[in-house]
Amino acid sequence: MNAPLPTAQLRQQLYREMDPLNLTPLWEVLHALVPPEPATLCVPALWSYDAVRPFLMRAGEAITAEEAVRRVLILENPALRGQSAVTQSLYAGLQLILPGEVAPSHRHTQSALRFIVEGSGAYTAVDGERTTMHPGDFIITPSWTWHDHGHEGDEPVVWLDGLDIPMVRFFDAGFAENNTSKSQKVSRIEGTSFARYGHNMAPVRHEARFGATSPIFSYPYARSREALECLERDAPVDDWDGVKLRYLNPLTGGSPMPTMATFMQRLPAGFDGRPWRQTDGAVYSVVEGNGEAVIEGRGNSWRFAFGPRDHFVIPSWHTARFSSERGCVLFSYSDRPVHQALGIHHEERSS
Ligand code: GTQ
Repeated sequence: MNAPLPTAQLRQQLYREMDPLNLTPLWEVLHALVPPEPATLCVPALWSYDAVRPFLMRAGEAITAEEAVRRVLILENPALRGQSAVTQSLYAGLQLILPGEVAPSHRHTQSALRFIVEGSGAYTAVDGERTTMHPGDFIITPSWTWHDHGHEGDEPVVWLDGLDIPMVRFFDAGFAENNTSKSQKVSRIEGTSFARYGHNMAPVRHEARFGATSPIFSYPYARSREALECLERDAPVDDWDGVKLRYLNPLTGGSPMPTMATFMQRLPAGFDGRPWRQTDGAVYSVVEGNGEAVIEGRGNSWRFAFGPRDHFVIPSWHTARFSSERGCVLFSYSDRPVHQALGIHHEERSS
């Protein structure tokens, strides 16, 4: 009789011999699979606009919008290089369009948001309606709607693209199609969607043409800024968020897109915020003013001094706090609606 194998050897032999059958033992990975708390690979990162802008302009010389289809520099999380992802679930990029250019019409199941960073006069067309871009506007491209971008103005226009590309890739649910015409035909005058849905009113009879997505294509900055200013003046300021509003789908009261929530917040002058953390990783675009974000997670800490047009990402379950000496305005987006739909959203506010 052979002596029984020592345990370690017994296990190694088991693993080795079942490996060709694509079998692997749970007990070796259980702790990492079901961690005691979120342990994201993502790291916080800041893209200073001063550093990024020259490369965007060089991209403008290196390729046309038409040839590129979308002339975008992707903001990649430093810990996820090569994956076109700013968090595990979200994509971020800065898109440039120059006067006279057209980014040709296509559609895809991925939802997109545009947050205008620099310049005016470009438009995005969705479903036959054009929307002119101004800095600070938040514009939506609903899933599976034809969209093209164009520019009849006279200065470079840059916007932040926020898409759910990694999420749709995770579900292997992506479809895309090119249009036969470069620019889709205009079939509705500009402002129609806003007139129908943008005034706390809605048509008496309407169909939800964009499914779970807001029928408002553009949420103009003038309106969001006015709301924040009024609240900063006349309402209590939150110790963690300053004055923060979420954008709405007026037909549901939920987020403007099923996969992404969007926010605009103002930190008043002298704001010294308390720390919080939440499971939805978020991407920020600085609209106005300066401030500082201190972020801690997984044993490291980061301190980002930010100014207008800078972008940064706060990953899941990283503790963050904001401060601003002279006040600032921040736009942000995250995958919160999905966390909420799954019942796994967690948030913690510390004193
Ligand atoms: O404008 O349609 O940044 O399809 C990435 C993929 C922008 C767009 C991106 C896209 C678009």
